[in-house]
Amino acid sequence: MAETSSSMESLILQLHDISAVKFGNFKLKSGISSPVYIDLRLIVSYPSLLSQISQILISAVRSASPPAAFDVICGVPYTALPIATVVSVTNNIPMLMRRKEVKSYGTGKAIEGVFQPGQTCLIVEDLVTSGASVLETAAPLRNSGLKVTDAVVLIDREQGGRENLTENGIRLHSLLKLSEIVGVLRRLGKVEEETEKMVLKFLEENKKVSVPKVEESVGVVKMGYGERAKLAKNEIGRRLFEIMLKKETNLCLAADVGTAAELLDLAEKVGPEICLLKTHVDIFPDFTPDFGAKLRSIADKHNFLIFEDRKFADIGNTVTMQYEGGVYRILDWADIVNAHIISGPGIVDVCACQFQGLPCGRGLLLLAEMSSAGNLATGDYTAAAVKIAEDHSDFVIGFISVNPASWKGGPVNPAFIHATPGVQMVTGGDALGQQYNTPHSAIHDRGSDIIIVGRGIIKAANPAETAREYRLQGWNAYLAKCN
Ligand code: S5P
Repeated sequence: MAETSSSMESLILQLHDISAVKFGNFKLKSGISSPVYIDLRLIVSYPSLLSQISQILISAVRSASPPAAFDVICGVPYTALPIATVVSVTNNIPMLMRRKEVKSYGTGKAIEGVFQPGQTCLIVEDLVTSGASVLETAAPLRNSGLKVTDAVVLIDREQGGRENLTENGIRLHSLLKLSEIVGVLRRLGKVEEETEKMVLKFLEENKKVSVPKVEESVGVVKMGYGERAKLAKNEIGRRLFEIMLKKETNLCLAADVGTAAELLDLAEKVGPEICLLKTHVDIFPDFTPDFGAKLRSIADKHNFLIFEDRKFADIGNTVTMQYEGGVYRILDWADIVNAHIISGPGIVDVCACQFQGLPCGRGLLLLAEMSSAGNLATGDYTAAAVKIAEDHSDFVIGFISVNPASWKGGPVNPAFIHATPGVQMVTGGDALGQQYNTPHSAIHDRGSDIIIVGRGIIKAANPAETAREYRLQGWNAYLAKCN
């Protein structure tokens, strides 16, 4: 480890003196017990320390190799807000503020302050553990058209944050590592040897709490989409692989907007970025019989396929009527539909029979796993979906899945496509049980092929630009996986 400079030693001592670094037994937010706790909220009561920290942070990013280039800064709420403010005021750098809760009235903005799309924003944070809070601030900044390439923090707890941020295109500059702080305090006689040992052991055991290990992903298919297109038995499956390769995209847009008119408008804008557009056609109050033809012409223009997320789950006779009839006539316009296997393998035969004779072909995805908390599609249920798919590979093109690399029975069949919902730039969830993984985690670590993104894109200020970002992250994760 590089030697700690005397100014950093003095900073560590001051943090210890004001009890911003405490030793004992603390329960962390994640539920685990930690022998060390850092509370940097206290520094607002020590203006000269706050000013000193702000100055050290800005010097660190300026002297990095290469130096971080940025136009504006943004502190992660709340602890880093005063730090960012002091950096801004003393260095005359404009600041932005990220709202933790976006208001439904007034401007409803997620980012406050003046900026131009395309400008670069440096994120300022007090402490990084997994990197999740930096990513939570990066996401709305990026959604607003800003670039985020660097983040500076005072303390790195060395628990996966650096790796997690790198995966998301953010270089981390940290002033102090937790192990270094403990080492200095031990050397200066402020902590016992026993305490130092406990902290180092804790850090060793909790090094990568939130970063999934690649070596666990034994079932990841590394073969490229081009090779896999040749293995696909179903024409639509093959076409989907080919589109992904040609457009360099594994992004499926979940276009869960309020009206059919909005969907068509969005499809036109986001079309160049996606391989697949997923609909829930029964949510539209303005559905008309020409919807399918209109969407088809946009799909042809931008070369993507249409996936109606109907999740068939009934007996064959009912599914037959739901697929080809009713108001929506799904069979006429959706290239792909999906089905639960709860009613048994017959559902696949039913769907397959109906498309026979159609010149354009149709394909089916089986729900092998789900993204919602507490869902029952696990273990033997997932294995049953795989078996049904193998037995019907002429019509089944793949799965809705979350973690195919971990499935029982070894590597997944590369002829099948794995499409994963519950994807956003940061891990987390919504109030109704949805659970999110990052594009990198879904594609690279969990072995999926397609990321299905809904609100991460449709709620963004600029959906086309945000879709592009998801496309690049998904594609880079695919390239990293193949290599
Ligand atoms: O397990 C699932 C399966 C699906 S198809 N979990 C899901 O979330 N989906 C769908 O993916 C869901 O119906 C929605 O259209 C989309 C996720 O949307 P988001 O806004 O949470 O990204």
